[in-house]
Amino acid sequence: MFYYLCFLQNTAIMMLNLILFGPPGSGKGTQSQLIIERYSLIHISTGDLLRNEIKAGTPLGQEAEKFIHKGQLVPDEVVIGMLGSVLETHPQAKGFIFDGFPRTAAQSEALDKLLELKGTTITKVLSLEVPEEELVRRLLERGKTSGRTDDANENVIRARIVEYHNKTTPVADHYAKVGKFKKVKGDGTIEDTFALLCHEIDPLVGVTA
Ligand code: B4P
Repeated sequence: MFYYLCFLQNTAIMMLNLILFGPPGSGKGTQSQLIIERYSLIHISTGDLLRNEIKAGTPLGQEAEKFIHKGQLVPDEVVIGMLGSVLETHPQAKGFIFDGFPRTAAQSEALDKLLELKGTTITKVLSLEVPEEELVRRLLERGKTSGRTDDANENVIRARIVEYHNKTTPVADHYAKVGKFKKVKGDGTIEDTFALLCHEIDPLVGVTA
């Protein structure tokens, strides 16, 4: 029993669980792709999961679409339930990168509890800092080709940024209080930003510069 408990504890310590944080268009999705390749983490993007549900025409997707279309956050109970199910499908993961989740104080509390049940915790929150006008420019640019209705209209983009300031900023305080929150400059090139993120993540996995 003692050895089993030690094994469980070591498994928990060895997991690397990152939150990539920041406003819409700050590069979370873009950087997540690079991070999962380098560190072999499981990528969980609530935005992608919701868009898949919308595409599949599920009741969850139909509900989510009403909010995404207006630039509003999808209700907590919808997103938290969806995330809980996804975590259960990866019992062997060596770590997760959460992209676009948590986005409210309630979501961060739910995530803490879900990870506690798995015997693990958030390792670090990396927050991409990008000026608002650059966010709008990037999202309008993506909107030309992405087919995403929430990227096509400047008013909707600005509504998403307002939602971020009102509802998502408290998530930063939640993790800052326990010393896990770190700001990273996100307005350089994709490569520049990735290098700054690696500088933060490498020491967590024992890589020295
Ligand atoms: P998400 O899918 O999470 O999308 P996002 O935050 O708007 O942007 P993303 O992070 O993917 O884009 P990126 O910056 O990488 O959310 C969409 C919607 O779903 C939300 O508004 C909400 O309604 C709903 N939702 C999702 N999660 C939710 C939750 N937990 N709770 C409630 N609702 C939720 O990239 C943007 C563009 O910038 C790209 O074109 C990219 O190529 C470009 N770019 C990136 N880095 C760049 C750089 N360094 N230089 C130049 N361009 C760059």
